[in-house]
Amino acid sequence: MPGQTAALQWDKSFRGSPRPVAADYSVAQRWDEYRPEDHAVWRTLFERQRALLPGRACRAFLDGLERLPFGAEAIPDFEALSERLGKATGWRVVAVPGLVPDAVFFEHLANRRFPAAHWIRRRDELDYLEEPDLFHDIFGHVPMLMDPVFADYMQAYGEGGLRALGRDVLHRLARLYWYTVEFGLVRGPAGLEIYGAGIVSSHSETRFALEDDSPNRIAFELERVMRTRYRIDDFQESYFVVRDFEELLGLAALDFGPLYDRIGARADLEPGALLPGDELLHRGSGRYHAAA
Ligand code: HBI
Ligand code: FE
Repeated sequence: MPGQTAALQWDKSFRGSPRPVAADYSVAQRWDEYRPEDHAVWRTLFERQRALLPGRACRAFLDGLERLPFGAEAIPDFEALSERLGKATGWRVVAVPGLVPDAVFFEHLANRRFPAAHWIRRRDELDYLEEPDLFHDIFGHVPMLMDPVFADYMQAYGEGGLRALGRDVLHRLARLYWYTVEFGLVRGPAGLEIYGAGIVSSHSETRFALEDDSPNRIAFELERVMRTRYRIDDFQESYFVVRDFEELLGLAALDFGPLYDRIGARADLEPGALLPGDELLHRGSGRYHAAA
């Protein structure tokens, strides 16, 4: 059951039907209120990605998806999902109205609670919507939380976020999250594979990120990522590639303090910029964004 008291007003910008919102922004999912059309949108999105991802998404994602108690037929019930997820890595899913303040988001992650939107997009938003919906959060993010190493990284990210509150470095953490959890690629046995939620939940970006000649594909390097701006309204101009998820978890052992100081004085980089020191796995043509 979400936080005991309805401590926040329902904001008219929130999607879905109004309901009590707790101080930690959690709400009841109200699974019975979903309409047949909502389940049909889930089914369309699920079936499309299930057909496209084998051979493109990493093994950890595909295994996680297989082991979770949901399929194409209906929107998952978050309680049943949390039951299974909790047994695997101690994570739970909490329903929220949408994007929540950074401090609230970090607090949830630090306690192994993944905040997921309770509403799903309309059919006319199938290929683009500006904020994460239930399909992005549940289909995109939750399978990776079944992987113990990635699950530890996500909790460490939340703890790092809580430590950073009050310092003006949240935009650097947001870039780390963006270029790993949301749009990260990983080296697989037979080439690059996808683990980022923003990619695996997008039909068009699944192909663009791996197969299009346009974007750069650069070996992940923490300082480089923390200096690099990102696009929120279109495909990425550059994707960063980790060797494995231990590389991400290893970041948790670092003290980001000196790093923030070191890069504080250095200029931000444009999303499509290349540096001489980059380990460039693919130099993009930039054609897509030049034409956009
Ligand atoms: N809130 N529900 C939700 N989901 C997110 O992915 C999210 C958020 N709030 C802030 C946020 N992401 C980013 O700013 C993180 O980098 C903190
Ligand atoms: Fe996301």
